[in-house]
Amino acid sequence: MAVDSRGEPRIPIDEATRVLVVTGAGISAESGLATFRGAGGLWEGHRVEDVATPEGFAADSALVWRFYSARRTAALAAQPNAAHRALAALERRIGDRLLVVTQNVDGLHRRAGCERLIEIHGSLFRTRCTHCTRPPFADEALHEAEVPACELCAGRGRRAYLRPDIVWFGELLDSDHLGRVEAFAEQGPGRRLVFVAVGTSGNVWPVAGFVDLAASAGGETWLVNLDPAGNAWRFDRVVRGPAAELLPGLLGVGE
Ligand code: BV8
Repeated sequence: MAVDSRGEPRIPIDEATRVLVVTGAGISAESGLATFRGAGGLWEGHRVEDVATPEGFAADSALVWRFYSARRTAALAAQPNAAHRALAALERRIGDRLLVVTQNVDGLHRRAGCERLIEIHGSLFRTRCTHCTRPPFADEALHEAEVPACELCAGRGRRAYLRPDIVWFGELLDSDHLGRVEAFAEQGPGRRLVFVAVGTSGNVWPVAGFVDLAASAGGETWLVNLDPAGNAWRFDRVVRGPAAELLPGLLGVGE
């Protein structure tokens, strides 16, 4: 394994290397946000089926809006940590040779300054209409008392609910996002690729399969995770520990 002058592991990134990063809930754990698995399969006290599926929203939209409003509050109160900042520093160093794909909806990568970013499961801070084609819009409001209705639909005499602009279980990911990830991974021979997964249990598809996409494109694959992830065996290198502590050194952007 590549190490730096202190013998610490270092991900080899030279002037020709492209870096594809996937992050999960674990990268925000040191910012104080709950991970998905850490709650033992319950999510802030709720079953996933009740709060992160279209069926759950149809059954009790008010409960789902209370759940997401609580997560908006928690995410706004949280601060990006050294792992988020390390990726933003890497972007300043290698520019468009970096692409960060996050499963997180907490907005912390964006607040850390990351722009080469795909929020592949959506964002807590965008809302969209369940009915009309208005584009998703920025929304930090807390909808705890009642389910918000679309005012554009109301203007046309239609009652339609607004929903978080988030990809729930059972919903398709944006095909443009998937296309961008594939295009970045497969930029052809001679352009070295490193794939780094940070703070993810590798349970949620199709993002859990991105390591295979990178490996089949000849990439060297790294997992940086606190616990052994379900798909750890798919990686060339596994570095165990807290991301905020490890990532700055691993990426050579030590704080
Ligand atoms: C889809 C938005 C077509 C909600 C989320 C193939 C096989 C099996 C199942 C499927 C499959 N294809 C599709 C499915 C179904 C499903 C799925 O994957 N189910 C799983 C659970 C089996 N996938 C879908 O439905 C996707 N849609 O594919 O459509 C389809 C549909 C149905 C059937 C076939 C095809 C849509 C998935 C998107 C769901 N939405 N988020 C919201 O956030 O409110 S996913 C949600 O889970 C979050 O985004 C969260 O990020 C993610 C959980 O994963 P992780 O991020 O990895 O978090 P987790 O807590 O699990 O792990 C954290 C890790 O961090 C741990 O390992 C821990 O050790 C580590 N850690 C903790 N602290 C630290 C740390 N590491 C470093 N430092 C630390 N300090």
